Amino acid sequence: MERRKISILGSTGSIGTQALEVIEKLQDKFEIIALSAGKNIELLKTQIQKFKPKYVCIGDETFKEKTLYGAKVLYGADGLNTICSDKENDIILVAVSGKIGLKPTLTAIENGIDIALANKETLVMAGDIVMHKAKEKGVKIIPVDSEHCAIHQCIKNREDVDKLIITASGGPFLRKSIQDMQSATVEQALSHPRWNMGKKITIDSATLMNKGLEVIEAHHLFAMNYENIEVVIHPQSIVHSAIEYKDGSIIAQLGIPSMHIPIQYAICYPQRFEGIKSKSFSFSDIAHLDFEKPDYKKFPTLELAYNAGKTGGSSTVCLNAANEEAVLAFLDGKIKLFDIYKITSQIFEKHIKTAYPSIDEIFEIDKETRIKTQELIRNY
Ligand code: MN3
Repeated sequence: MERRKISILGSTGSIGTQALEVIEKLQDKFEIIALSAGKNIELLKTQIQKFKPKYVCIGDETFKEKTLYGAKVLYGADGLNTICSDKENDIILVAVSGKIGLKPTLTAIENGIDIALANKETLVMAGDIVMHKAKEKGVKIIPVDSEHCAIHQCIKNREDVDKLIITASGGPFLRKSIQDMQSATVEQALSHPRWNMGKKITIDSATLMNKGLEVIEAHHLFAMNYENIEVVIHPQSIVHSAIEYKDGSIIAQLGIPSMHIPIQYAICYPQRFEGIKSKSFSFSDIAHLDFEKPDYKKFPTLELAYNAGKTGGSSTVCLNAANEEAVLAFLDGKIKLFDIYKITSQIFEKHIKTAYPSIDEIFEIDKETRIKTQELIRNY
């Protein structure tokens, strides 16, 4: 069987390194075309020696080598674009974080290359454009995030599905009072009970903004109305998400939490391999699985995300940018945890929506929102 040709954008990050662990296990199934890294050149060097990509892309443009261990070196956004224009790729794993993921993803779609998507901003900022283009080009967008991957695994016929049920662990403040949350330190907010992730997404998990962004992504990925997407708190993180069919049947995907599994599913789809096999989950070993409604008073960002999604157009661009700036300010010790919501909602309320923003307009709105948010934070 011919090996699947893959490139990884963001190969030195958390998703990227785990993807390479999967690929190492499935060596006879994959061939790496290109890797990209931001600043972690040392790790990239090890990856080049091990996986022998044709070329690599480096974010740090002060680094001036033309080749690294036989791999051609490309730089910055242009480099990512070159990778995504290479039709030799069967699939590209987009695992960079932030808005830098958006343009290369569109380039890959334009070139008919399937996408394993681990970048939130792509759909939150430009879900309408991205999904429309993917449909037009017959490109598959296979989600890597555990919740969307679960839904993807459950859906047979989209037309028969009435509702999506997205689970949330609830983060470190689930059993804490609003007062405790208000005085939470950066350290407390960073101690996620189930998943080990980057700082920004961990804070988003503590406020449930992460779940809100996932609702927006699910809306785009599965063409589902916001009214039919429900968030359920499930502290054990065993049920990764579920769908309800029109006859009331619910199908859920379960497993021990591990990011290797959704990454492996996405890059191997539609095939399945043993690869990095998950630890088996035993129904008889676990005493109970708990589910509850999210507390919108404690986690108002979740409702804010629903509002932004329902408002549509540029609203989710504004939400994403304001939230990210506020999270960075919290991590810098400039504001309190609850201020993230206060600041984001203030900025969001003043936003004048553009109904069908172009990609350039999206980047412009993102930039303007960040400037306004930083101003607000300075005067806080
Ligand atoms: Mn998730």
